[in-house]
Amino acid sequence: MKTYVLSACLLFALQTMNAQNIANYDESKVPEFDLPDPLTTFSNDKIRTSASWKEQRRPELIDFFESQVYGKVPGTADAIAFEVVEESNTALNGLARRRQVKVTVRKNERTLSYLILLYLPKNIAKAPIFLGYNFHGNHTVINDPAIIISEAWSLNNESIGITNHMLTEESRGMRSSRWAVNKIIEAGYGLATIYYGEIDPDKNDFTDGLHSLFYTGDQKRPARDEWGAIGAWAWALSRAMDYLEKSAEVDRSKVIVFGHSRLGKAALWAGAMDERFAGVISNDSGCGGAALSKRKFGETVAQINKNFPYWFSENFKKYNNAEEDLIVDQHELLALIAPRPLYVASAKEDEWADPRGEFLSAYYATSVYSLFGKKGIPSNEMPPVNSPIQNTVAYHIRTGKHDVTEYDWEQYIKWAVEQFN
Ligand code: GTR
Repeated sequence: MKTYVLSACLLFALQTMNAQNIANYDESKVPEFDLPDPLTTFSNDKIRTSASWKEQRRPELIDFFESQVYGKVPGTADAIAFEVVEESNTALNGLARRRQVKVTVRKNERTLSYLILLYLPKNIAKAPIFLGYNFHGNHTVINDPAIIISEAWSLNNESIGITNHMLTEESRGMRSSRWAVNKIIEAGYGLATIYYGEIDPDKNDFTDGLHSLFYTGDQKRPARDEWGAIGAWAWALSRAMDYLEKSAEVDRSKVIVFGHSRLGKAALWAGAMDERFAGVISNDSGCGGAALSKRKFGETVAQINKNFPYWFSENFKKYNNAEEDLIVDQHELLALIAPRPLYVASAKEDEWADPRGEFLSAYYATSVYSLFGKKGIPSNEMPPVNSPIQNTVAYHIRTGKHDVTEYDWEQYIKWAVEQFN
């Protein structure tokens, strides 16, 4: 079994490396393209006010991203239940309160449960919070023996040889470099995190996870215009928000959804759809996240759909090597977050995610923020590395590779405090 897992991982890594090697990283080879204007409707009307943005343009953009990119959610849950399964008022050396909350989604007599791990600053009655998925289990975010280790992925998927090797005791705190929990708490913020594998295991299989609850008859996979994995991850963030907005310990008007990479794509989509999220942070989200698809720099639509055929709707595959046919681009996903604060961050060595494409996307979303009298990215010239621009729309490119670092969190915290306090 172990050898199988290893070789599957190796094969996957080699495929991705191969795709990364043939990708375009030459700015002079970026094709000329027409970028759709966020303030012109599909039927060519000009949007001049925030009211017509909200009534006319925003809905048609949402429709397009839903049916052609991430896929629609096929209905609503029959019931959602929340249960605090563990709590402590003396976590993190007495600085924080810890809550572990089980969310149970019920649909068509089937259920799926996942855990939200919450740390809240002890000295604040109702804390603003960052909410974001983790890749390897809640217990990897910080070394805290009370964190419940997920069983979801390994339980469901042993049969096909994919296990998440970090769902172990030894892995406690193994990803703490990506989560500045103490800094967040010191700043008076809370952190809510969820292991994304509990929602939909990250593999090309639609028989399990959240999707399967919504099937009718002998359905085995979503319809062409229905949700992929990113859609499912995004939807479950909103269900976490259902809990957070009811919690007496959370400032529901200050929940900032955060995500790295594929989970950054999910955070952006969740933030675009669900206006209860007060702000959104995209860390190295790349293709299908913050980066403009039409630049075809680094990862392209065809490559992402080939390597991860289950992340987006089936319809999105129409745009493989046909980005020019897309009547939207990702700057319009960012614009859907307006007028709420948005932070897009890149890493210098993360060319696969196209830092320049992520920056330009934030720049081109700015016209919509201006409509609301909010300040976005003022110039199309990229700032130097490690020199954040922090307006309602914020951007930085830091030194280093595809990752979430202490530096990233320091910027997010500083910006959040400025935007929300
Ligand atoms: C890569 C993928 C990216 C990004 C990344 C990640 O392999 O091509 O789009 O999502 O994974 O999630 O770390």
